[in-house]
Amino acid sequence: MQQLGTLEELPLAYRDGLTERAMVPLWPLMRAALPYDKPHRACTPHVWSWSEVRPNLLKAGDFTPIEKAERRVLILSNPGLGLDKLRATPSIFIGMQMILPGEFAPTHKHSPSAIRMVIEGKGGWTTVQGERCPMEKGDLILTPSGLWHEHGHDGKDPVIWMDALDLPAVAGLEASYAIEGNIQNTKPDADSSQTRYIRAGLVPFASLGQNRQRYPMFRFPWKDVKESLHALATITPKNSAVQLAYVNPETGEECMPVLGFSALMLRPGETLRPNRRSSSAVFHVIEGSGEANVDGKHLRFEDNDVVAIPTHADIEVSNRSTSKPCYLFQVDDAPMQRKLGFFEEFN
Ligand code: 1HN
Repeated sequence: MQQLGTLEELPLAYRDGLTERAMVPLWPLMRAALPYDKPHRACTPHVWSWSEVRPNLLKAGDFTPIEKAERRVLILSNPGLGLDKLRATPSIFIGMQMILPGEFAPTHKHSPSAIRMVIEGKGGWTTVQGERCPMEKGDLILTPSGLWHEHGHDGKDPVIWMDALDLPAVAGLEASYAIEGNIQNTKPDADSSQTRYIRAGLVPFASLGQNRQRYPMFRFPWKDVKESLHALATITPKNSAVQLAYVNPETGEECMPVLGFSALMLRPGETLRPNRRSSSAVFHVIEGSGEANVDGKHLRFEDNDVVAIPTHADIEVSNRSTSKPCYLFQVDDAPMQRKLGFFEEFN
């Protein structure tokens, strides 16, 4: 391996001159910018346990009314990256949000794209671009870049969900901003998952024509995903992944441009050893418990926990229950990596 020149080898006056003129020599930094064989990863495998998240969200409800928060969110910040970086992984923002009965989280739209994965509580709703989406446990709701959204709660107990945003990428481009809006006029219809896209393989005839929507379906109900996982399981060999990707029902493509979403069922006693991938990921435990080994770090997870997986990680994940399935919701940055041309999966 070639030994590259260091900063210290350069005359001080030359270095100072470069600094004054806002210039930096690359060669002392070359291996930091382009390490050989595997990227440098500051992100660490990490579990945020629900037993610690939930009571702290409830306390936030006591301390901070929604009017003082706009969104009452605790950010899950990867300790390896630094808590001030607001990243669960280098590309994925994860927040845990709580809304209390009668509260309203006001209308806005912004350049980052977001999703919600509903964890707890009944009676919550999100309106996306005029479409009212009920929030039930395990439902995935998209709020793509630039679309108006607001949240409300007509039920009795706190409603809690996980937010995932592509904020790190958008903020890294210095392109993150929001616009405040007025409360939306809501269409009277049920959301598209209950009207237009009931079954895979069937789309409204008119959608084949000119009026294609970029985001035809905002809500993916958990009851449909769970049923589909069980059907897929019947033809999937033991220790192979029973995994479904959330896609645009009209194009079959990833449903959002930067982050990808999928649901994974670990059958009782099952262990998976997925290929190492160049993407980073976050797992949310929809139901069940298990353990993972991520780059040699042993992690246990329970219902509603959130797990951060660095890029290029070696992973093994197991359902330790011998009677109950474990359902995981995965967020990853593979869509962005594919678009940028460097996504890899290593056999
Ligand atoms: C946001 O707008 C929401 O709309 C949630 O519920 C989390 C985190 C960072 C920036 C904007 C929401 C967010 C967010």
